[in-house]
Amino acid sequence: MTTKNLVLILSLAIGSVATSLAYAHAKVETAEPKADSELSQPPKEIRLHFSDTLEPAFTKIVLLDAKNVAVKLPKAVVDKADAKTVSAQLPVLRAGQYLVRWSTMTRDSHKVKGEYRFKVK
Ligand SMILES: [Cu+2]
Repeated sequence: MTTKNLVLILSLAIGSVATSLAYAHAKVETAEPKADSELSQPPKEIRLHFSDTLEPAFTKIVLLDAKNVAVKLPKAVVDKADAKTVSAQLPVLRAGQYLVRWSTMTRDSHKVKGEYRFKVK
């Protein structure tokens, strides 16, 4: 093998590692209430724990009721002691289906978003 070929193979290998790292975006590791859960008591807050540090200015939680109407929430707060966690306090929720829609930007400056449902019985 020539040196030139070796350099080419190495740079291809490094390139693919870099690409796979770039696609390893932050994700939600734990959520309260849990996705698709059915709760007998209305939850007092939404709390999401991510796999990476969050940028507070870009971190949002929206809660929609079964009619797709946004529930009025105070601004979501990124935990000062644990910047991978964001929470939003909830008013007393009536029985019904809810959709949590979150969006954030993580330390790698990638924007990520997602949504999940839960139900208050
Ligand atoms: Cu990313």
